[in-house]
Amino acid sequence: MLTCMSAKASVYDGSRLWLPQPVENNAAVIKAPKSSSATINVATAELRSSWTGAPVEMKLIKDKSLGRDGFIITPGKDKVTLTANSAPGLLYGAYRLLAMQTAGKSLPNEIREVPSYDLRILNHWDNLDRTIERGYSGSSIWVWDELPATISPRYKEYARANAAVGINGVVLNNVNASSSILSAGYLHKVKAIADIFRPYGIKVYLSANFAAPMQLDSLPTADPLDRQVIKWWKDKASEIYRLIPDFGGFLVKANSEGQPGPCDFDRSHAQGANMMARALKPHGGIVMWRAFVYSPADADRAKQAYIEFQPLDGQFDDNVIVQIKNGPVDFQPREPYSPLFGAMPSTDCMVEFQITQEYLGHSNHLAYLAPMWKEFFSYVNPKSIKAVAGVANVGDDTNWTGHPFAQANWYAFGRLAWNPALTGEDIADEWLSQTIFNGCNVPAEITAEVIDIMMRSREAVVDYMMPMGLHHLFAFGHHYGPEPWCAIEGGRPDWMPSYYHRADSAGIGFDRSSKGSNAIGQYPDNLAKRLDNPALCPEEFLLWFHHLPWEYQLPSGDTLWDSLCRHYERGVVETRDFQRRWEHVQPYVDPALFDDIQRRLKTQVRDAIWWKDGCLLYFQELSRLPFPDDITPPV
Ligand code: GCW
Repeated sequence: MLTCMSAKASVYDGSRLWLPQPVENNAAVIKAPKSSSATINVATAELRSSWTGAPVEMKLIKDKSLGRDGFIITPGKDKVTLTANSAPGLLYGAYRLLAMQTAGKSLPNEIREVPSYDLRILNHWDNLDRTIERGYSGSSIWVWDELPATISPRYKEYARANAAVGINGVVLNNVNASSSILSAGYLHKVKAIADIFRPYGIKVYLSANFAAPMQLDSLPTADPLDRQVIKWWKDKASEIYRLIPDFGGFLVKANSEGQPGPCDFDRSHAQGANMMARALKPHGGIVMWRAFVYSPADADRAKQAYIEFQPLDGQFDDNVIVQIKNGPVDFQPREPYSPLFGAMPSTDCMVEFQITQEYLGHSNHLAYLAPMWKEFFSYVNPKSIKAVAGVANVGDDTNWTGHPFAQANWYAFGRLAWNPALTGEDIADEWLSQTIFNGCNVPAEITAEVIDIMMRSREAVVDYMMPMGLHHLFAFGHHYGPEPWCAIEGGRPDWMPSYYHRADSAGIGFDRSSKGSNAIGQYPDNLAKRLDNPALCPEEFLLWFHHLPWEYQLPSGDTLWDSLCRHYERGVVETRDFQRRWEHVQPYVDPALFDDIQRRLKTQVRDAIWWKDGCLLYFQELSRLPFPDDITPPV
């Protein structure tokens, strides 16, 4: 049997991501439309370099149903026709052809794809000094000091990788934004990046600091109703668009975690967002205004975004999109969906997912996130939102993302932003065939085994970190290990795990029911009713919404305490199982890659035990109950 290691393509090069491999002396016949463009040239070049099938003819057509970026692929007798309304549509079609070729899939009679969202955006939390907030894969890929004179070859590779999965927008800098990014010097650097991205159909956006007029030009105020402030943003927008005619717009974190915002001047989020949106409007730009707000004074942090934003429904201009994290607290391994979705029918809303694993074991743990994002879409109708954003996990590590499997999350984000109906399994399969199994003759059962590991991985993390609706048991600051006992005197209560787990001798969980904080009341009635009743509330959200006695009887017959212990145990067992099953893959992958993943899985097992032992020993001090016999007692 031809195994990976005997195939030429088998040497794993993590820097290549899922990009098509060039074929030496390739003889592909590719016909491009007459009205050529830089984007069509890219599509042609990609196919010429890697396509080994029948001649491809690309055509620009006018078909409203394809939207801006859709395409049709029709294999004929002696050629494949690729049609689209736009050059980016052709580029996406070209990448789809190449992905199918790599996966060894034959073309069906017709492939017709129209992305579900026009805006599919990565958010970089990259600082101008090249550190990355919550980044675990090296330094920022943007080398600001060298720009615009020196252009790292990685900018283009990054743009290709994004275009290949349909991502068409990039916010370059951290939402905790330095105003300097809007200074003339930096804007020239941004322009250089935008010029590289343009042929790949990718627009550049910037995170803007609301106080930039004060910080950059010493204006006395940043009040959004002040005439000077309004003029400042208008002038800034014109300056940007002179350099970058297709600039996408601003992402704004305002009045959140110490960032300035309109509320500092007794103005609303809508007034702040609209002022900036009006500056961008004549140029076609948008504002993505984040709804991630909370304060130490809140009785229940999970309620805050809804309380502040829901009453503003209908007040935002049409080029503002309110960007809402998938859950109401903060990218926890599991959260119910944020009740703001569906609660602002007259406002464009978009979801913000986190691709970087701030709360999922950083770049040490294998946690495939497609199932988490699919879970969100099982509650929130994909059609009810306008766009999708993901906080990037990209850095300057050789393989871009640290953990080789973390690449799959970047890939899956792009694919789900294109089509949220794709399954996690199919996306994993696609990714594997183009990356770690590329060029290898891997038996179907091995591929199935790895897909299975990926599909179970996020649930395993939930189990060993914080099952049954527990959340934010993380160590202070770095958010890596467990610290449910953490209590810093004088510290913000909403930054302490005890705020979230509320464990005491009587029981555990945050009472958000109608008798408690009534966060449940922010959800639609039929769902709220179900969540409000602990017997009907899905077990995975039980302690998110209820404070229950340790010996509470679950519908399964188990007590809450026993079940909690078994979840932690299951997380450890699953993780050990991943490590054991990964051994089966050894003959089919590059030895260096095998070792790298094996090493990380060992770390993950160690951490899973640490989480289980730490949390259970701590909770046992409060529950005073014995561990069930069928778990390995924590030490
Ligand atoms: O999850 C928290 C992170 C912060 C982050 C913030 C946000 C960019 O711990 O690092 O800041 O969310 O989303 O604004």
